[in-house]
Amino acid sequence: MTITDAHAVTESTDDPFSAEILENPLPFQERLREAGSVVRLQKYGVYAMGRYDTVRSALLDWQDFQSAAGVGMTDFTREKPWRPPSLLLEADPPHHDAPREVLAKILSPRSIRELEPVWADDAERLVDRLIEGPLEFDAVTHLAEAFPLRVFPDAVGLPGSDRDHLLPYGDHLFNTFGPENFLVRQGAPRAPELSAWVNAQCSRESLAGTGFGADIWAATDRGDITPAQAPLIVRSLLSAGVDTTVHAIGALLHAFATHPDQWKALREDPRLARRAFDEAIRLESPVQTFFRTTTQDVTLDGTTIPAGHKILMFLGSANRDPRRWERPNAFDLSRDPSGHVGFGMGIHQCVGQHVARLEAATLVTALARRVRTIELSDRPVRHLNNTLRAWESMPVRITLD
Ligand code: HEM
Ligand code: OVM
Repeated sequence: MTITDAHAVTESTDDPFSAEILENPLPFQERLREAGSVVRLQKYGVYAMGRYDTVRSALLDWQDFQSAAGVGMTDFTREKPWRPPSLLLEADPPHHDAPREVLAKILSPRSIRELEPVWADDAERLVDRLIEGPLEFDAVTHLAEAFPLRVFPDAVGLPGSDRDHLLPYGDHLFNTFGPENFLVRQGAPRAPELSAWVNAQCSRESLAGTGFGADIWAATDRGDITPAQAPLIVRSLLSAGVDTTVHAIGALLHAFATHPDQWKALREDPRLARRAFDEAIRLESPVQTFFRTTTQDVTLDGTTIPAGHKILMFLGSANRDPRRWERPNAFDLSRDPSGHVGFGMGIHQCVGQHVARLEAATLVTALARRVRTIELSDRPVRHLNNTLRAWESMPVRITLD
């Protein structure tokens, strides 16, 4: 990174959306944190934050750092978004309030408690079936993708077919939060078809009579939200609920496969499953970045971000900031990872986080019951995405008790 300080703002020539930095963002993120609280990315004319304190404060300050202009690089006040904006992610108060309240209730720890035995059972059956086959397999397809794609669409109430559209839809969506680069161009041809399919799943008639989808529609009967809002809120589940958990579980499995002592610790105390999941989220931050837009001039540590500018917040960098975390690069089940910003912070903090934790905990608990060791059998391969930190493949070898 070339750093110039002529205009009192540190400038960087790095492109965080280049294949090279997406492949391994850690060296760039360290440069970013060291360069200052706020840095301007020359290539895009946007600002960036990589330190824990700054990222956290900006996430909490929705008044100065709005979401309604989009949480990607596109400024919705100047350019038309590629799909109608999310009523949650891409909204500010007061519009954000009602959809958020409805979804928070539907996805609350209390409401999803009844899913626990169902998902625990699904996880047992998936693991049972898996270990009947070869003990060397791809952990991405057979675990990280297989489990969420089985349980989550069921919980929403999607009919059985075409569920494999969910992953490429989410992959493209998360790419579109970045610039229009090679990844967006790669996904663009299929986007209309995938988008039409997802939108079709959101109507009341397409959804099962029970599940998160039906619960959202039931909120229209009570007048908590309007019938026009319901399909877009269902769309939020289908947009945010699949790729995220797939890559989070991928991160967790990778962490265990490369830290056999931590796998042993988990097996000795399965109550560590949720902490392990959050530690993996902290370490790998499957959602790496989101943008905000300034609503007025904001001065931070002597740098003024003018009103109406985009700020790229590096959740992944904040989650490894040595100013906040001891041994930030270690996967360590003896630490308390709470306070990480992998689910965001403040009014937009992930409304699906309890669902994500339940998925991961039921899967990892089922694995821990049967699997003595898990290790990489070959080099894992990254899947590049403008927003997500992901694995394309992760060959593993397991042994059983
Ligand atoms: C919001 C990450 C799983 C639905 C967020 C945000 C992050 C995030 C960082 C904050 C966005 C912002 O501040 O602009 C993750 C990760 C997940 C995950 C890492 C998996 C480990 C899920 C699941 C669902 C979901 C399973 C659905 C069931 C949402 C929605 C929002 C959101 C609807 C927008 C909330 C709002 O703006 O009020 N998520 N998420 N997420 N997430 Fe998640
Ligand atoms: C939404 C949405 C889409 C992508 C991500 C997300 C991480 C939310 O449509 O509401 O949160």
